Amino acid sequence: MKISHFVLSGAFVALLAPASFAANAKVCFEAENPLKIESPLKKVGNKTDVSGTGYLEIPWDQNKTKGIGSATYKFNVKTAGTYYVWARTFWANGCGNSIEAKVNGGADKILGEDGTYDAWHWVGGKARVALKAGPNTLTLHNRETGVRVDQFFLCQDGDYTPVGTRKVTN
Ligand SMILES: [Ca+2]
Repeated sequence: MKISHFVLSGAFVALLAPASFAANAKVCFEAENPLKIESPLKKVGNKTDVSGTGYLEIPWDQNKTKGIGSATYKFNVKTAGTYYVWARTFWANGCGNSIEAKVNGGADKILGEDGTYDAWHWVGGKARVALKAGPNTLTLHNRETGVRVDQFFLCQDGDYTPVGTRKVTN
């Protein structure tokens, strides 16, 4: 009797498990709305192919200002946990195809280094960061010039890929 009870309990737990593991809390905010911004980073008003009121740009300058300036964002999170970081980006040319973001003062995360130019597309899904319930901070650094960012998106499911523009949660 004891063994069959154990087997049944195990089966019950196995049935419940997929629902709890499928949890995928999502956080999204616009890149053109930083709390603080330093030159050469700038906000660009534009409603073509982007979400919100525009995007954040580090204008192409042959990477003369590389390493200079940042943008800081504050965003709210309901569910604390580990999240994958994504950004909806546009690379102006082959000399700038990455961004660097730091979340809650943690390690710098590099997003991009891909080969999609002249088109809005999502990069990320590899770097993970710890988010807490309540206000969190993301700082975007000038790693390369000639880049644009429309939105930032964070989610808990590593198999999830954002498509198009995302509904903002902040
Ligand atoms: Ca935007």
